[in-house]
Amino acid sequence: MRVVDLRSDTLTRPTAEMSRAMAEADVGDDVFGEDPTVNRLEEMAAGRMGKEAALFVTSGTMGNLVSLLAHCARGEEILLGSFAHTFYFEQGGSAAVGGIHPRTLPNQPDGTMTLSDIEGAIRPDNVHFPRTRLIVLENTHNLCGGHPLDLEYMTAVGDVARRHGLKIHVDGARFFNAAVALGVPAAKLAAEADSVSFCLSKGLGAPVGSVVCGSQDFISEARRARKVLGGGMRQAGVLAAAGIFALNEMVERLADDHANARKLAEGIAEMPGISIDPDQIHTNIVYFGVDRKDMTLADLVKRLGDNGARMLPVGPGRIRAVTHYHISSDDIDYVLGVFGKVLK
Ligand code: TLP
Repeated sequence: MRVVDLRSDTLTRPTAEMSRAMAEADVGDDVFGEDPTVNRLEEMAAGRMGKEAALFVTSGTMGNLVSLLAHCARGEEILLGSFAHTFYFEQGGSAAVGGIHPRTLPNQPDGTMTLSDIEGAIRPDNVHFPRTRLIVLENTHNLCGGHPLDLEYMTAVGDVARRHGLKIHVDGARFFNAAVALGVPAAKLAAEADSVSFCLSKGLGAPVGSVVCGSQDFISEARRARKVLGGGMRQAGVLAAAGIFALNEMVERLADDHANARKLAEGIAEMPGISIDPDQIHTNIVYFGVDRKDMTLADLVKRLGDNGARMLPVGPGRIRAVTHYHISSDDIDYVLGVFGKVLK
C-alpha cells in the first residue's frame, strides 16, 4: 500500500547527493575545533543569520538548552509562550538542568505573546523577585499552526527587550520556513535576536543536527554548555556535510512544502466534520479538528493511517499534518482521496 507520512518534517531522509556529501566529508576532531566541515557549516550558518558565530549541536532541544544556559544564570527568569516548544516539549530542561525559572505568557493564535503581556511580566529590581533575563520566541510557531512571526513583530519585541536590557532567543527550529514564507532574508528576520537556533533535520532534510547562532561571546558560552551536556562530537563533519548541503540546496524549495500544506488544508476544509481555516496555513504545518458523531479523533487518525495517510494526534481535539521534502503535490491528492474514503 502506498503510504504518505505527514506526521512530521523530522521524517526526511538524506537525498542521494546529500549522502554523497556526507560520505566524502573532510573530517577532524571538532572538540579540538579541527573539523573543517563543521567549521565551514558554522561559518555558513552564522553568515546566513547575520551573526558573528555559530555552533553545531545534536538537536533542536540541545540548541535551545545551550542557548538558555548561555544567556541565564541559576534563578534567573525567562519569558516564553504557554505553547512554546521549549516550555511544552523539552522536559523543562532549562529548569531541570540550569535552574532557570520559566514564566509563561499566553500565546496568541498567531504564535505571538502580546507586547503588553511581555512588558507587564518584566520584574522590577526587588529582593523578592527573580531577575528577568531573556525573552524566548518561536518562529515558526509549531503548536500555533506553523505561524511565522513577521519582521514587524520581531522589531517590536526587540524594542521592548532593548528598553529593559533583556536578551532575545529565538527557537527557530523552522526559521527558514518563516523566512521563505514571509519573503524576508533570514538575517533580517533574525536581526533583533541575540541568539537563534535552527534545525537542519526538519524541513531542510538533513538526518541530524541544529545550529545555534549569535555573538562570539555567546557562542563561547554555548560551546561550554554543549560540552557539559555531552554534546561535544568528534568527527562530526559527516553530519555537518549534510547541513551544508541543506543550507545550499534545501531552503528555497520550502515554498513547495508551504504550497502543498495549503493545498491539503483547502482540500480537507471541504470534508464533512473537519474544522480548519485554510487562510491560517502559512508554512508547512496543518492542524485541524474533527467533529463527527461516528468517530473520535483517535479513530480518524487510525483509519487515515490504515488507508495510507499517516498523521499525528496533537493535544485535545487536533490532528497535525506536516509537509516536507518527500511529500509531492500528487501525494496530497492521494491523501485527499484517503480522507474522502474514510469520511464518506
Ligand atoms: N518538534 C517535533 C516534536 O518534538 C513535536 C516535531 O515533530 O515538530 N523547537 C520546535 C519548534 C520544534 O518543533 C522541535 C521539534 C524542537 C524545537 C526540538 O527539536 P529536536 O526534535 O531536534 O530536539
